[in-house]
Amino acid sequence: MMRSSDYIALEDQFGAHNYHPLDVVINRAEGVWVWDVDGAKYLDFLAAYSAVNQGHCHPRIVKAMVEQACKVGLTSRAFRNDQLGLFCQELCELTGFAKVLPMNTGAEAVETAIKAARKWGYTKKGIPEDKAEILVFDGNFHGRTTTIVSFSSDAEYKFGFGPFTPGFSILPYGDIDAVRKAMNPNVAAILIEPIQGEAGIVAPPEGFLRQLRELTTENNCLLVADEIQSGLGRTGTMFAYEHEEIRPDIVIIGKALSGGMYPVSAILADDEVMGVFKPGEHGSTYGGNPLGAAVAREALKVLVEEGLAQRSAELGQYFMEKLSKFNSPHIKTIRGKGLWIGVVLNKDAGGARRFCEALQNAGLLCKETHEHVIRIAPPLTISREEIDWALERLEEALTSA
Ligand code: IF1
Repeated sequence: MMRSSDYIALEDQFGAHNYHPLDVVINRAEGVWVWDVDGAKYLDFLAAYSAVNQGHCHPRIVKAMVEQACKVGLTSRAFRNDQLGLFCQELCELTGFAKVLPMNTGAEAVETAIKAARKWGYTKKGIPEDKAEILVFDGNFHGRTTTIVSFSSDAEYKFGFGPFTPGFSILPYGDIDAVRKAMNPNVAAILIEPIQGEAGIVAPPEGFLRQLRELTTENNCLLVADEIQSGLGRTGTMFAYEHEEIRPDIVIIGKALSGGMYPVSAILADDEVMGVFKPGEHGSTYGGNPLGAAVAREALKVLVEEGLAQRSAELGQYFMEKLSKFNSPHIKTIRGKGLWIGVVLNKDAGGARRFCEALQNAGLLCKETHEHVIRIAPPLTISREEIDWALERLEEALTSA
């Protein structure tokens, strides 16, 4: 019988080494729990970077997936299918946008938003050919394609992958004066994560998104929100931008759109923006396929019918209150919104990784970000009792040694 170490050895021998995962080999999952091949059980505090907001293998989503898989999986967009229109309609009704453009991965949807913004800039705003500029922010993470890493501020994601795509300016996150200064007639859009995930669950100063909304409206350019990680309930609202009561021109979603079963992403916009795409100008073999559409339809229904955004708000607040009472020499600060919490450690705590390894041994799977932050993002279906169970283990790990 193969054990964890055998699977790890196989992966190391035959798989590219583009990751450094915790050595836990999962072969089963249900709700907030996962099991490794040796039978050990863990509470998942990462939820696949918020792709599994609905919990692992949600029975309703599994059922929708299996049923659709038995009917038709892929038609390509050369033909139509009976799921795509319903998926788009339901997503529009849920979000208040007029149109959906479906893709597969998050990075593809970000690329789609960039193309939409540029084309809008040329055809609607009158920016001279090839001069469109998109303003982005320091510490951003929007994916790993060559264009997207072109405007990363992190060398790790960029180094060795040039030459890079021009047309992006990186500004300090949260600095409205810097944005004002950078504004010029060639700016087609501002692209922002309403809360930065990879950067360590960092929110901009209160009012920043509202100011960006005003500035983009005044200067006739688009506000594009990357809600791939922050959206679909994670921060206690359907979208993180709702905390500032704004409405972006383009919203990018992915991850939990399919509840972790299958990659589905999309951009949302009104007709003025989405209308820039004419037949043949953009697409993808799998984008809008019936299997993905059926899975996403059910994943969205689960989000709404189980009130997961509201749960995230309530349980997030509870979690934060309890965490802030920890008497730990290692904690510098705690930040977050909803069930998306970053525990920022002091520089001399020895890095977040060692705590994640200790928590793994205690049955809690966490992933550090940026060396000193333990990120907490369980499935939004987690119960108060399961949070208490996790808090005990977190307290033990953070107050000993
Ligand atoms: C990996 C990070 C998280 C995202 C936002 C677009 C994408 C992502 C805001 C691209 C993806 C993932 C990718 C995953 C790890 C993870 C991540 F640490 F890398 F930054 F969540 F914090 N916009 N984030 O967070 O979506 O193409 O991956 O579907 O291993 O790269 P994708």
